[in-house]
Amino acid sequence: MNSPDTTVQQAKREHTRTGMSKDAFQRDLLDNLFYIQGRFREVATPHDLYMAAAYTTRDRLLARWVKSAQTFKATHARTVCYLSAEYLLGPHLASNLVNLGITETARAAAEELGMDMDALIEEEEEPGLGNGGLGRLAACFMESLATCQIPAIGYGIRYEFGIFKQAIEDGWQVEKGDNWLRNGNPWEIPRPKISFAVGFGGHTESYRDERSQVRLRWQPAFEIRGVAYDTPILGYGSQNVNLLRLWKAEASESLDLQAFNTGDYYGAVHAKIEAETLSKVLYPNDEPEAGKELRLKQQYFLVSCSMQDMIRLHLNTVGPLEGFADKFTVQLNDTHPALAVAELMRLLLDRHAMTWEEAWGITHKTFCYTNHTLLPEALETWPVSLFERLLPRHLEIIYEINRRFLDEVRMRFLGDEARVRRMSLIAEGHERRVRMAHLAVVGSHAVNGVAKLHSYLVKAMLFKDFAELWPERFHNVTNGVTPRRFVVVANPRLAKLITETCGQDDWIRDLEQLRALEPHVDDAGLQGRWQEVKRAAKQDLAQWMKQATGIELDPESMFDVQAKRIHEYKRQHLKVLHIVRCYQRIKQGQVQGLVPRTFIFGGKAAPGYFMAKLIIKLINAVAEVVNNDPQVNDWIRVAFMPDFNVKNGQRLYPAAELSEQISLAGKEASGTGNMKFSMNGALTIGTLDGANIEIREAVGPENFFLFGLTAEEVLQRQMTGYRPWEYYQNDPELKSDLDLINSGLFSHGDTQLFRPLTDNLINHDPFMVLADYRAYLECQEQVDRIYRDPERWTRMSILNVARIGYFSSDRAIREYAERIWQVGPQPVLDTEH
Ligand code: CR1
Repeated sequence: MNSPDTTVQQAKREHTRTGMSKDAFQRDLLDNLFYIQGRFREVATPHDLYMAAAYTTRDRLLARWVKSAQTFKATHARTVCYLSAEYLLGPHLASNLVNLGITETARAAAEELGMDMDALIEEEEEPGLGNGGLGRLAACFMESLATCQIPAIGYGIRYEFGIFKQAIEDGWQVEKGDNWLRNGNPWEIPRPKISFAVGFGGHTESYRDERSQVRLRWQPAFEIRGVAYDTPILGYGSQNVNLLRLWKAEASESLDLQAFNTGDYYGAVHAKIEAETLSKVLYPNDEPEAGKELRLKQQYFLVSCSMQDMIRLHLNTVGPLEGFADKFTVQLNDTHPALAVAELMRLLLDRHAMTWEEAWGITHKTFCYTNHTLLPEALETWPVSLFERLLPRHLEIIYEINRRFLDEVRMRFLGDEARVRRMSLIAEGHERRVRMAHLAVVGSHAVNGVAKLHSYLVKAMLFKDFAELWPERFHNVTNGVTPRRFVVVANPRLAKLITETCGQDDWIRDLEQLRALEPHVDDAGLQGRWQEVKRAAKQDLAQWMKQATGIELDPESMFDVQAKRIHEYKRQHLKVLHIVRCYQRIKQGQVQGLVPRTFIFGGKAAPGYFMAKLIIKLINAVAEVVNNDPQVNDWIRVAFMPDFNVKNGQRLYPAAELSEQISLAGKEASGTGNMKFSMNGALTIGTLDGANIEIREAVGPENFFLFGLTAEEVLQRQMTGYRPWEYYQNDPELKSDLDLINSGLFSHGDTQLFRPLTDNLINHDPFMVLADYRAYLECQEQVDRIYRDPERWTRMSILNVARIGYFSSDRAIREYAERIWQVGPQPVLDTEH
């Protein structure tokens, strides 16, 4: 991509800045190829070369890592512990090179050896240890914590199989296993000495301690071990390296020994396999709760290893546990790790002999909780009977927390037993269940939503009773994304243009500085180059798409993209209705004002979510007809990008011109793809939902395509009775679009295939697709009108980028640090250089 000359020059500059030279990189790359891979240049596969490049990069960050650990130990730095069941990290190599500041060094070194660095980067398989937004947010936050120099440990699970890989066969989604560790993982360091026993089952018993006090303890029926695997997380423009510590489940040694003594060798092997299933696979459900026993076991496994590790660290560095909440602040990423509240209580009470008051004081000061969704089906609850069986001691503790908590509620709201029932940690019904969200709220001193509207709805609806009791506990921190991965790595051409226009690259660490673009917005030179950058990215995507799917995209057409998990509330089917409308108009010769478009979709459906899978089939069915009809395909084409993940997202964001953020208002907590697209110069068409609202305010309403019902109007309609069939009957175009889908045109004559979808829309339409259809079409006409004026469009695109600085995850992390965690930066000094 770069000419060798500038690469070499840049490499020299990087060398002076970082002390890391091209020659050393080259030498170490060959060394690592030899000593780690046991290969020489001539026989090395591209994957061998990638591994060698990865190890060479890792070598360069180890010094910083160790230095960071030493600094944090010496300064007793207050540390953020991020507890998350998911981390959607994306490939490491390119991003680590950027954060080390040695991208061109590595490129030049590789080039001299006759290797193409971009090809090596392409070799890396990403660790897909998350489902979607929530997991990717955790990854952005880890990177920003290091960039903001805040000491942090991310705790999670080292799933052997991450999110499934998606193939499209005959238009349907087919799930394939993601064996991401198959070829080894050069980024992690196993820590076999850091491991903890995690108990399950059994019973609790009372006993007298040495002071004759009656105490309780848990005698689990069996134990599993969690072993730490550490991945360094680099910051940009700082020497700080934070730790991502993922737990792998193994059979406990005591169990092996028992089996050996009784001569049951196969029994021992079986137990080992059984134990290891615990961290085998990530649950692929995005939002709706899975409700599986193994899932609860995973959650407890994560929480128990992590809390034991924090206590170990505390005892090793600070000493007695009274100051635990001063050393650590623990962020619960949704309710998945909410059991940590009960686990810390258990450890402090049963292992460290604290009184309830002491233990609760610490626990409550330690935890904070982020809510990521309002969808009722996503709110986790677990049957009390399952707790009794798996976690009897935790159930006792939860009952005691609840007893004391409900006393407080009764004191404040005398005689309001309905409120007590609503707020209880235990839902009474034909099956009693533990409400994990209530446990998280009661056990934390701060609770936040992820965008202004969402945080408001959290207070006004979801946790209304709690907000009345503890108004000061509720906060908003609007999400953000890291510009290193989503601009610098994903879109180097745009990064270069921005840097040249602003005259420096400080925007990479301080994204508000993108405002320096604004004075140049009318500069024809900039506009021309801006368009050039977008065109080149569209060509790259077209090339990739052709090779991956066989579909030919026309880079001259508008790239209109919707990429996110497939879900009815996100309304991919609303977009399909728009495509069907375009199709019909073209067929009827009504092409006046129409702009050639390429509709691109990407996203996975939960394997058990029938309707989402049918939506994927519908998209591909419409694509097949549209793309093969010469009368139509000069105007529109449809492409479904298979296996949307972080790596493929990085291909999509730079090429998008229109970003589809069309969820029903009130349903998308924040969205983060909306930020990634806008950061890459796409204009948004969207509803007043999640962070869209704040993006629109930031970039200016005149640079945003708004349509649809507001959250308030949605609520009103739900209350007065929403009747989707009236829209179907009264809007002839809508009727004809739905009828066309049912006609069999897109399904080789099968008139029943899409019935479940269309019937549901006409008769129930829980996400009000039909109510927003007309407004959406009209807004799309406005999009066409403006797109026909490239200068105007480009101007809007530049302004989107210039004003998007607020949505950096650095800003979000600084807000957490100040408002929620009370933690400051702890810079690691660069002593070697
Ligand atoms: C939300 O749906 C938000 C991310 C990150 C998702 C999305 O709107 O951007 O979280 N929620 O905050 C989720 O995955 C389990 O809930």
